[in-house]
Amino acid sequence: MTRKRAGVLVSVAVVAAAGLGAGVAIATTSGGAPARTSATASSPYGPGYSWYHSMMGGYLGGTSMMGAPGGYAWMMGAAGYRWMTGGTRAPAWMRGEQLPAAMMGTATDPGQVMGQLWANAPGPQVSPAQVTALGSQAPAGARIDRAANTITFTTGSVRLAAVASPAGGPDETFRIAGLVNPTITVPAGARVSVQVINADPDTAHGLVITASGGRPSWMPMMTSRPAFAGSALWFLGNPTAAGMHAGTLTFTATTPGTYHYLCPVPGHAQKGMTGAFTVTPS
Ligand SMILES: [Cu+2]
Repeated sequence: MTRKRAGVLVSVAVVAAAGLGAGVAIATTSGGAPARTSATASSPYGPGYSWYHSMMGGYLGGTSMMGAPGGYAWMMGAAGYRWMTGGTRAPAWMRGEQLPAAMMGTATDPGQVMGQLWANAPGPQVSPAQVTALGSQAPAGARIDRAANTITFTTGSVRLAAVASPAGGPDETFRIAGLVNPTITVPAGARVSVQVINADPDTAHGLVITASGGRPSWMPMMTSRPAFAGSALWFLGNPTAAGMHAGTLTFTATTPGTYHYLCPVPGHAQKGMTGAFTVTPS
């Protein structure tokens, strides 16, 4: 990888992390990021976009980006921002559109590429020891049936931690309260908070609660959307020596029904990163 290209990759990684909406803070990367201006609220796409635009301009020498490797000038603008970070929809690379060749190199797995790109992204991180504790802790107010692999809440406040592909467990699964891909049941109207942690050393993971059922497709986000406003955290980068990336999604389980949580990174739900999420009439 050339030095120039590496700089671009780090830029994009930090930018997209800022757009995740999961409490990600902006921090200087080890890649020598230029000074950034404060985000403003004047952008039609929110403060994250303003920051994205100014940061990309600082990296790539002005606003024309005519010299951007691979001709990815569009990534400078709002279209690129939405493409990379998703917002209310899944990022385009989760919906079957190819990542730019400049990012993919010789790789073929977009989750692995994104995990590496996002490894140095800013945002909350937790230590491996903390992750071990979070992955096994019993949530307050929940009844856990280990034989049935279920976690049942009857309270209006639901707080969970979901660890993606932790060491010592089956690969490409979620560990929640010491269980693997448990069925989670909450009452309608519950306010749900899920802290998601990527414990996998070599790929990005996220968590989305959707209304889709059955066997997931390779790219589940082509056909499914978050079931509730806010029930998506699209992806987190690979762990580093600084810790494991963590993000929290929060939503209200408004409508009774049978839903699923899954990892939206292409291929992961099909490999086993999915479980049932049931909302019962309250
Ligand atoms: Cu995953």
